[in-house]
Amino acid sequence: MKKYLVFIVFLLLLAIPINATVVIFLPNVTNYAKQNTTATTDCTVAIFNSVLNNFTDANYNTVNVSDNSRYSQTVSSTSGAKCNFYTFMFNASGYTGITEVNITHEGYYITTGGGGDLSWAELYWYNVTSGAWQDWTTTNYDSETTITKSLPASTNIIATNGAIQFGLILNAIRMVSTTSVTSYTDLATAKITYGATNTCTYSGSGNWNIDCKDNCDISSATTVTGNITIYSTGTGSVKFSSITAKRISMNATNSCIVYYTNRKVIA
Ligand SMILES: [Ca+2]
Ligand SMILES: [Ca+2]
Repeated sequence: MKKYLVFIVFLLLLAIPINATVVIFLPNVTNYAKQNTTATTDCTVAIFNSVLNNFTDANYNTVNVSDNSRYSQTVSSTSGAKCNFYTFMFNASGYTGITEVNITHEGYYITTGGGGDLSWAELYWYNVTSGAWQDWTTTNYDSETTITKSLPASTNIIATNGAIQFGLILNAIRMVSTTSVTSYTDLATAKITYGATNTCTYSGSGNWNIDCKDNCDISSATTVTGNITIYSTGTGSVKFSSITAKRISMNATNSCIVYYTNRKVIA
């Protein structure tokens, strides 16, 4: 009887796919959100180097759940341009085999006064390798939208201590009258995908980021509901026998060869 049991357990282990795990980080006292309290005339990314204050508990409560209760910050200009900002820093330390990072901002901005058309609230993310804040996108004007950016782990958004950062700059430009910009954040998150032994297994939904150095030979017919991005932390190749996806693109900095036998594109 024991022999049969061992055999059955062995079959079950073979059947379990080695899938990656996903975890979502929210702003709180383990992760961080910070705010600058004094507006300046510096409207470049150098503003992010200012001395910051941690969010209060009440502020965290507004940005860690999507409930239309929002953190807001306002900057006003009575002469020229005035800027201010706030940031979110998530702690992904202790997770190995991170293959993808998704950062999300749910919010919007509004303006009042004569320079409203020139004023803005812009999102940036921090590239730890270049040590520079990268332009992400402008938040939506006057109506809330959820903006997500998906980055392969190879794009240097994760610091060696696990920190993942993004932030907003508010820029008020006075024209004919005093101008104000208010930025609202309902929810800010960072999501990581980690723990896969390689990137050769599709999760079953959404985008699929494949590291060329894994030398994936994807012999079974696979339908991807999103895009495939092939990146490279080392040289290698990717072989598809029958692949269906919205888009297949290369973001490889090392030599990478891609083979297709049968490729279909879906809308
Ligand atoms: Ca909302
Ligand atoms: Ca909220």
